[in-house]
Amino acid sequence: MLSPSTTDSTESRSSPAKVNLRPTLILGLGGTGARIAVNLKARLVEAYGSAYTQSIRFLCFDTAKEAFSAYQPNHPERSPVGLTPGSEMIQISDVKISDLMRSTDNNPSIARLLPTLLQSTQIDQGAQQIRRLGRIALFYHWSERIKPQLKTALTSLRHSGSQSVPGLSEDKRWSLQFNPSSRLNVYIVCSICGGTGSGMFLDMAYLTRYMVTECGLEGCSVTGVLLLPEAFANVETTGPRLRANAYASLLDLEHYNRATSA
Ligand SMILES: Nc1nc2c(ncn2[C@@H]2O[C@H](COP(=O)(O)OP(=O)(O)OP(=O)(O)O)[C@@H](O)[C@H]2O)c(=O)[nH]1
Ligand SMILES: [Mg+2]
Repeated sequence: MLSPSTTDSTESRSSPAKVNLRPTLILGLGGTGARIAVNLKARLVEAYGSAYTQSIRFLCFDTAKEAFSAYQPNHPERSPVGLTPGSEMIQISDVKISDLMRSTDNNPSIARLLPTLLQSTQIDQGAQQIRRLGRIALFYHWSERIKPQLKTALTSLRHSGSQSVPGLSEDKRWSLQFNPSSRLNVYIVCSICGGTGSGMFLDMAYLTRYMVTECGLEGCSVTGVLLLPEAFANVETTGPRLRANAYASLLDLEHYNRATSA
């Protein structure tokens, strides 16, 4: 996403290198997605203040009710940076599984996702490493909580203006050059070892492309940044399920990659 421009040969040694930025949406899914997003946000706030918001948006969804924050790496004395609830951090918990199981006729699209052996009464403490629960949470909250936020974020990026913003750090190494006319970048960031990110990431990729078209944007390139079990080496007790989820996620990804590239 951030890379120094190589085209500006007139720069002196002391002037900042220009970084051309496409409008970019960071979609963080599950706990890991939100944690990575807030750490990146803290770095951007430290380097560019709020100016980066013209071209970069964060939007995170999690089934667990958890707040995420991060310190600016070079200024830990400053207040930690958080994700704004309701616009950057959206809870998709409160899925009443037992109600859904009782009235499958009212939700046929979700009903076919419900495994018969599912015991959970409600999704509010995360998807508990059950991928199906993450996927159900996505469809359960799509119309009310996910689609509107996705639309707002994408639309705001469509209107981001062209501007050059200098860096705030002492060395002022980079300045940002926003380029509103270029295609949108979307990064889907999550672990594929749990239930939430792992259960949602593929559908989110398709739904984001669909929403980009709906919002009248030119197009987008979607990149997945997916964390594997090795990132959770300290989670010993839950190890086998982490590996099973990651394997299943990669199988799904491979399946749809083949289907769309055939
Ligand atoms: N026991 C334990 N498990 C962890 C820890 N950190 C991560 N995990 C597990 O590793 C998996 C991946 O982490 P997350 O990114 O939170 O997963 P998620 O996408 O939010 O999915 P769920 O947490 O299952 O809803 C999750 O299933 C977590 O339960 C930890 O410190 N201790
Ligand atoms: Mg989690």
